[in-house]
Amino acid sequence: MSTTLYQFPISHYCEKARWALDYKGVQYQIKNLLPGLHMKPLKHLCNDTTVPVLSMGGKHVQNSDRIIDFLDEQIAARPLTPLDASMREQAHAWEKLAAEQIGDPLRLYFYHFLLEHPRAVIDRFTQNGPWYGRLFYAIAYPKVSQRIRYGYKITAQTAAQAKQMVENSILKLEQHLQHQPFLAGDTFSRADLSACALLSPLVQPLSGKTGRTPFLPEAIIEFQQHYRDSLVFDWVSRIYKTYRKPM
Ligand SMILES: N[C@@H](CCC(=O)N[C@@H](CS)C(=O)NCC(=O)O)C(=O)O
Repeated sequence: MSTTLYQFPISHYCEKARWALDYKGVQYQIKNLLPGLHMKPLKHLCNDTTVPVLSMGGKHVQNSDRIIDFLDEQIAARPLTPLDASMREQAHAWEKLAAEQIGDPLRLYFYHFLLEHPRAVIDRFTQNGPWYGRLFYAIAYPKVSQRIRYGYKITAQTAAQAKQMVENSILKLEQHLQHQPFLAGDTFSRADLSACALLSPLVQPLSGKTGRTPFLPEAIIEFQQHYRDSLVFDWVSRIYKTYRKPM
């Protein structure tokens, strides 16, 4: 039975799921959906409208955390969830922090600036997607952009708060990583995978590999530059280099 990941190429939560699938050595197809037209196809599979959704063995699993749970249940090799109960608790706590205090606010901050650059957004939204993607956004971009601002409550004020939240999290990570190379225990786990995947839009650890440097607004470049030589950026790049290899 075929395995399919329904996703947005731009989404760092989808990057988290892709990484988990690659790490586990799963062969899968990618189905890229267009933000704004994604609700209907997803409603056929699941209750909610968020990606990533993994279809595997006749099951549809929504949410990157649950996808990792599911993969660990199906495939015992290369566990991402620590077996030790206390380490498992720590890994889940880091994963939650990564989502709430990095993934969500970083997305809000990025969109606040990026949505002002339709071409850059449309390039990302239509990447390897349906043929009619550009046609759709030629008409619908203003509405889709407005919906994203409204849905994620994006204003200048919330963007400033979001940036502060990401900066606080980078500090928390730095304090922890000064003493140990991984977030939970002495081996790579879903905690490291989550934090690194959700920081990847800022760190861009794969940009050297692909040779592509997609357009970024000045405010985001400044944010990146500020942390370029930081321990956390270095750590994300190192974890990507060591553990983000397709099997
Ligand atoms: N907690 C979810 C978050 C996923 C999420 O927020 N996905 C966004 C893209 S980054 C999405 O699908 N948004 C469209 C929608 O909510 O309809 C996870 O870890 O998978």
